[in-house]
Amino acid sequence: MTIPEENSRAQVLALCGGIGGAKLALGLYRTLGPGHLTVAVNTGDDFTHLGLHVSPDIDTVAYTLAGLNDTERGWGLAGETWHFMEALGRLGGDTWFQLGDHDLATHVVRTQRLAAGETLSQVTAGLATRLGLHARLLPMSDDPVRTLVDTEEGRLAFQNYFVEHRCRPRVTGISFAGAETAKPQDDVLALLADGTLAAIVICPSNPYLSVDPMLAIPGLREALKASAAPVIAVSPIVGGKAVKGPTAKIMEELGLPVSIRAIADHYRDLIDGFILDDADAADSTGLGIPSVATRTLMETLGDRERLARSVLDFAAGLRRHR
Ligand code: FO1
Repeated sequence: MTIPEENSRAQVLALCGGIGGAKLALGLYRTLGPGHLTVAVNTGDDFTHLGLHVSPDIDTVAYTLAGLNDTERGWGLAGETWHFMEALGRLGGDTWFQLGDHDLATHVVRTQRLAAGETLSQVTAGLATRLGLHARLLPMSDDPVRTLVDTEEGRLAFQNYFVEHRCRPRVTGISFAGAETAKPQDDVLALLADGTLAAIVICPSNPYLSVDPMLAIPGLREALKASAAPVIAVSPIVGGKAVKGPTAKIMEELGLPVSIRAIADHYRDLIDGFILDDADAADSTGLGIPSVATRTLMETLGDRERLARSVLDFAAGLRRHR
């Protein structure tokens, strides 16, 4: 889908976690052009570290869309230096979570502005403007929601599970502290109710760790369902494996089959269409949801753009048949 010329206000909303989701967000941004993409980002991974408010997924998406991200690591800034961490280590400070010298500035500014009374939405919009983005970047909520991972070694805050313990402990459950009293971000709700919304894309982020925190916020799931725009999910499972990160490991530990069917089931009540990888095409018969098989691996910029075009074309077709 290219945005129809007569509808210069048409918008696409992407729901996104960190690294994997940000790749598709970049493809959508480049395909749609300036002014047409809004990304609602998971903030369940946010935490206060060394006195600083860190919003890893917001920063990953912002740096990726701005072309400033480190493509090897997937998080943080390209060309980063680590003098602060080295000095911190010499003083016996906490070094399990790496904050690069340049990235540090983002956390300092965010922390300062939040302390001065700005909302996370305002701070994030400021970051997007400073990075020269022509996409709207919205936190899923301005209220704190924190992902907690129950493991056989006890309950861990998300970053302790993910970074400090390298996703090693066996997961027994996942919860989202604060979600029950959090409100969806205002502009996300407004966009979902807006007739200019052409598609809602659930990026191939971890459904359990990165998308569920959003769906746990009262009202957001309902607003997604009520939106006139088709909701398309892109599978994070390719050939029965996760492309990156702990998605497959967590599915096994939670007793789920590592399959596109389990992902489709997870989103079943919410989505109008499902995109899966060619490698899983044989498993897609009888899925019960309109689906398209394509290459979903996003190794190159061309891959990101091609997948974005497939998603948008699929959405346009579904819209015509609604
Ligand atoms: N991930 C790591 O594996 N190790 C780190 O030390 C680390 C630091 C870090 C700093 C800033 C930031 O924005 C992200 C960072 N990440 C790090 C990534 C982050 O933990 C994950 O990408 C997400 O929270 C999961 O989506």
